Amino acid sequence: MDQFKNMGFETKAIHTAQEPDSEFGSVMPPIHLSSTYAQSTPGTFKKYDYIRAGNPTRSSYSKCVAALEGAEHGFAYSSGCAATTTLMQCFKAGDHIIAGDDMYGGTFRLFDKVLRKFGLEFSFVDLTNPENFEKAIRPNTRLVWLETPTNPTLKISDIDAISKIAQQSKILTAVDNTFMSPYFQNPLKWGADVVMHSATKYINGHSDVLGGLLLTNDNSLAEDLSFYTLSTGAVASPFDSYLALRSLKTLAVRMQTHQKNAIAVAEFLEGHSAVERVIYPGLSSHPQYDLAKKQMSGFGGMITFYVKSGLNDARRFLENVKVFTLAESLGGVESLVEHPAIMTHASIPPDKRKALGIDDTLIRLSVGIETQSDLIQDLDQALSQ
Ligand code: P1T
Repeated sequence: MDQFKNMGFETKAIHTAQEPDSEFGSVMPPIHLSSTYAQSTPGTFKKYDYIRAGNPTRSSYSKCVAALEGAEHGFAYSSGCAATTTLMQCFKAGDHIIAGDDMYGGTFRLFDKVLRKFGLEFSFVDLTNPENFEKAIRPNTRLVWLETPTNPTLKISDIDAISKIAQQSKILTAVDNTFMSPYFQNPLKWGADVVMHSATKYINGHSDVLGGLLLTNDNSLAEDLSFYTLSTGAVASPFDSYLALRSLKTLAVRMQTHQKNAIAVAEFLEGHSAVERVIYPGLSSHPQYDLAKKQMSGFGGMITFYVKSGLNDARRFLENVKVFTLAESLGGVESLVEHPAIMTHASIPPDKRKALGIDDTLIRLSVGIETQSDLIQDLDQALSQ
């Protein structure tokens, strides 16, 4: 019985599956590094037999994130891509998957260049309109993959509407919830069957862990995930599990500050003469502002914007930031800036990038939790170069 089940987000993040240990009373869960466990007679062991199958630190971590997503089952992986790959192993050659047309470049590459080789079929459609999903359904469609908001153009899909259509055709709905974290969006509540996170981002939040997660309430899917996780072994290490579990304790306060700073930065950019257009779900100018307010409890820390003129101006801006660091990734306490067309989304074919609006003037910010005025001053000085 989970005594924290009906308590608030912060309480769950700090306490779920993190009881003081029974031997020493350690308040912080230890890192269990042992890769194997003693058996009293062949096949008889306490709780764990081998690290790929289970590990106490990983178990505390996955249970805690499951509680934050309102899920019964949680699985922790060595990366976000490993989590996605393990989910896809639950399907077989000839199964069809419908995915959004905008997503992290690495996820697109995994679908298009790796999983297609194994016989999975993919259609990429604009899922901001649920009708596009309905039209793309085939008799062999088994899964719809939503990233919402999308990386990098922050398009939002209606999880409730899409999962309702999916259910009618016995299609599972998976949501990549990396950008919002469990603090601002809980897709299972809107009918999704499984949630994926790149824990590398907000969940760990300190840019020092690579990790991924899958969370679900579907017992049959959880059974499959247990089997494929054990069989293919892309699990999170004890040390990474420990760091991410430690980070969960501050997820709520980090997300609040990410958002507070992001709103101020988005408003600043919207009023700047060197900026063509700002995309942030918390601005009333966002095309799906109403849907964002309905399905998310906040707007997060990710902003994309277009600078005026061309690549040279974008480059000058990117080379001149001082508090922001020019680097891939997102969701850490430090502010990052990047150029999706050259960096995170280079694996998307140029014509597809163009159609999605990922052009040379598009810049993505991961707004950190530094002092707000320092962030704004930094952007201002770099934009004026
Ligand atoms: O890097 P990894 O932990 O394997 O996660 C992949 C991934 C999955 N989903 C989303 C929405 C992501 O943003 C990512 C990774 N993204 C970056 C590295 C980036 O800079 O966008």
